[in-house]
Amino acid sequence: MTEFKEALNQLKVHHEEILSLKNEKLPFGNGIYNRYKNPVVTANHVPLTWRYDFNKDTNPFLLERIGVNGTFNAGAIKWNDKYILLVRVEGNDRKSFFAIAESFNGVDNFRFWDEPITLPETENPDANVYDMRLTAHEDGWIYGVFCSERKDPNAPAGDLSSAVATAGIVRTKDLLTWERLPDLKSKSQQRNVVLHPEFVDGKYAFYTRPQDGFIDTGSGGGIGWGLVDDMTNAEVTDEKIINHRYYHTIKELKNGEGPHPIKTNKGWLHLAHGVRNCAAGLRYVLYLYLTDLQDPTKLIAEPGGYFMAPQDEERIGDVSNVLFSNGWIAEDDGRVFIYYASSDTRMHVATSTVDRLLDYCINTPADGYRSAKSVETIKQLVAKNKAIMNQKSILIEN
Ligand code: M1P
Repeated sequence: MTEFKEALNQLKVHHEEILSLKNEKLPFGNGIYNRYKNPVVTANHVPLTWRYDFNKDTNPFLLERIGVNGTFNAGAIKWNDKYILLVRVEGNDRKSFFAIAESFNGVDNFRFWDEPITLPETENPDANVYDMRLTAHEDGWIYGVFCSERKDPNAPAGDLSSAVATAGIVRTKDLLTWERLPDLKSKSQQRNVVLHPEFVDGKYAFYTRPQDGFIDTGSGGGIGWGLVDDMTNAEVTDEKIINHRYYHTIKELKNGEGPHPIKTNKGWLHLAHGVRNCAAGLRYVLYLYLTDLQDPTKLIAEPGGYFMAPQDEERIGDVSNVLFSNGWIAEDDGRVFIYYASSDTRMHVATSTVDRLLDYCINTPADGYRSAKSVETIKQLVAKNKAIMNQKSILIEN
């Protein structure tokens, strides 16, 4: 075998080892969910054919020609019995694009489809596209709502950073061909826009995240909600904040809806991210909340604090100290696969059940907004436990 052929062979063997690595559920969770040992999709999972030129004449040193910086913030859907992740792949050139990776069991062996998705553009081409949320809507289409970023046309000369974020919309019936619809129109910039899976009052409903600027949510207030008549000309004219930000909480600075909520018998179960600022920079964590089945804008329960926060190696990456989720899959048997990205670098999975998540949501104490309230809540739990322990010792003595 020639040196080139041998090197290519080794590359392929190593890649297959990465793809076929078995994952393990980690024991000793908190009862609410279990993490898994390995990330489920990393830059190393990206097909070699996207990165290497296999031709000896044009690539005699077998160099990687197109580098991948990260694979993260994936939308998720169960499709033809497979767990599908619609991954945000970011190249070394900082451009993100979408690509589908699928697995039979949802926890390992994710393999990318042959080619990345060709996303149709509007008349005003996107500079960057990312963080697609997938919604199989009751109208029969699968919609993908994502962030479309373009250079701010009003930026002063020399300002090469100012950008404008809007919600791009595509739809498909087969995950292969995508129809681009006009971007969502609204009063402000938008990121983290998500389509609700059902009609509400005969209209399409969007979770929004109004923001003052590209990064700054400022007066945005939190996660919004708006109704739209027509997806082929979607315009949110009236936005109501349904999940607010608060001082000295995990979502003091900003928050955003994750994937679309799961319909349960106790309400719509939501996964979102909350952001606070600290000396180390922005810290992104995940939290849950529950809204009313009949009126999805009405908050029923919201546990205080975070549901998941970056831990161990999750804390380090391209943008460190970030957990972000825009994809989860609820199975008919009640299991939930929560797909989350760490530090804008890689994808992970955690598993739970609808029953456990509802119990967590409904029975975890709400944020009291003051240290004294937190102590009071702990003391109430201690008193309850002491009563139980006393009862038990009485029973044993008798
Ligand atoms: O870098 C962390 C996240 O920052 C943005 O989220 P948000 O709009 O809530 O601040 C997004 O760019 C997201 O992709 C990224 O993971």
